[in-house]
Amino acid sequence: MDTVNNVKSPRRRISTTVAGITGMLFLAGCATNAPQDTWQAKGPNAQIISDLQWIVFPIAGVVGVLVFAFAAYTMLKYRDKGQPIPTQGHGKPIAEIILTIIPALILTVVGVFTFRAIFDLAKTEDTEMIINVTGQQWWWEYDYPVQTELGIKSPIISSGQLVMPVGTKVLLRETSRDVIHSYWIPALNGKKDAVPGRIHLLRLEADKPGIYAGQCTEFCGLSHANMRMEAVALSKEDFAKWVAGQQKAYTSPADGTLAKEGETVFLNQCVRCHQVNGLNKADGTPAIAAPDENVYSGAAPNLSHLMSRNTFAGAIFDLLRKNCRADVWNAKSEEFGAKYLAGVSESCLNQTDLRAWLRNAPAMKPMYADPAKLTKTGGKYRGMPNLGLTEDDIDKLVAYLLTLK
Ligand code: HEC
Ligand SMILES: [Cu+2]
Repeated sequence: MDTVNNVKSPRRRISTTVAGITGMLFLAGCATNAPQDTWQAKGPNAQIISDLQWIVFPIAGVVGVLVFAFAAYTMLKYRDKGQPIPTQGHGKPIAEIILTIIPALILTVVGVFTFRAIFDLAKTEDTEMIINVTGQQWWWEYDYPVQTELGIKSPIISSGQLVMPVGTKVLLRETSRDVIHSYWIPALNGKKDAVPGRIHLLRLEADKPGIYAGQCTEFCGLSHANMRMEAVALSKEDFAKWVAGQQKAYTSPADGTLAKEGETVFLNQCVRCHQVNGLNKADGTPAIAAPDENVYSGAAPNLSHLMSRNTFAGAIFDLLRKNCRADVWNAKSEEFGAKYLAGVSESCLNQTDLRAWLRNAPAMKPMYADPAKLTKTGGKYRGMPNLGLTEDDIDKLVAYLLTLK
């Protein structure tokens, strides 16, 4: 008897399954370690979007549930049971008027809040700082124009990690050197396309120090998925230290060191694309990179202070080893700045990925850098080519790159 009572009806089993799957889908939305979650705003601009979602999504949710419920009810109630075809009527003015007015009212309410959010996000007159952001296949360049009140006395050029002070209204001026990209740090604001020949504005402001992850969100070719970026927010004092660090003059490694030999390899192999500010050729004249002659986009990352950032190659690889990286990423707000500013020390360097990159970059990140295909790009690389370096040269280069703090 017991077993008979426990057998579930098929209908009951289906509804349990549906409820189970729905429940799991809901729970999947509750992940706490989700750095690119648009519901976890970490600054006022993202907050404006999040607030708007809290108005629009519940309304859309109620409308959606009502529509689905009504459709299901109609389908079940009037399903074919062999009954005659009901009388076919047309035009019910009352129903039509009500069903026009209700959606119009709902859309008006949603529209008012949406327009307010759009105008709030488009404000620029209270800008406190400007950073030029340029997308190219497949990394972002940051160029900080001279802003003496922020201590930026000469332009700073960096890549991968955008560094900004907290509680400051930062205005990004975005453009692109090749195809359309889109800049998106979900915790700080929505997306904004970077379009060749145009300048688009995007505000960012972070409430607290920390690292905020993002990724290119406009399909831009082969390595689109490998075009990531991070915004690093530092306290105002720490940001001033970062600025000072980026403007430090170049110091050549001491004679007789491995790093000094690396500098020579760098001059031979790398300066045709990469700039290191202050680096001189053997004859004492400045080594000026000419990426426009070698790379399709006309740019390669400026490596002057490579070891002050934590990532490379479109922020897909860490310059810090796993545990060192976690130490910075998980640091408490008050300790974060000092840990980030420490940069990459020899013991923390992620040698594996950096060496692999120097050995054969296109094997690490698909880039059409295959010399056989260069005819398509007028003889220019679309990324960093395989330079066929010896392990000896790689040892020297790593020693040299470690001095670029
Ligand atoms: C033909 C041009 C070219 C040459 C030569 C070249 N690179 Fe690159 N390199 C690039 C480009 C383009 C990128 C950006 C690739 C990306 O992120 O997708 C890059 C990226 C890098 C990065 C990552 C930088 C960052 O901030 O993301 C490092 C480090 C690097 N190169 C080191 C070197 C070294 C060392 C040499 C010399 C042995 C060298 N490169 C030679 C074009 C070049
Ligand atoms: Cu892109």
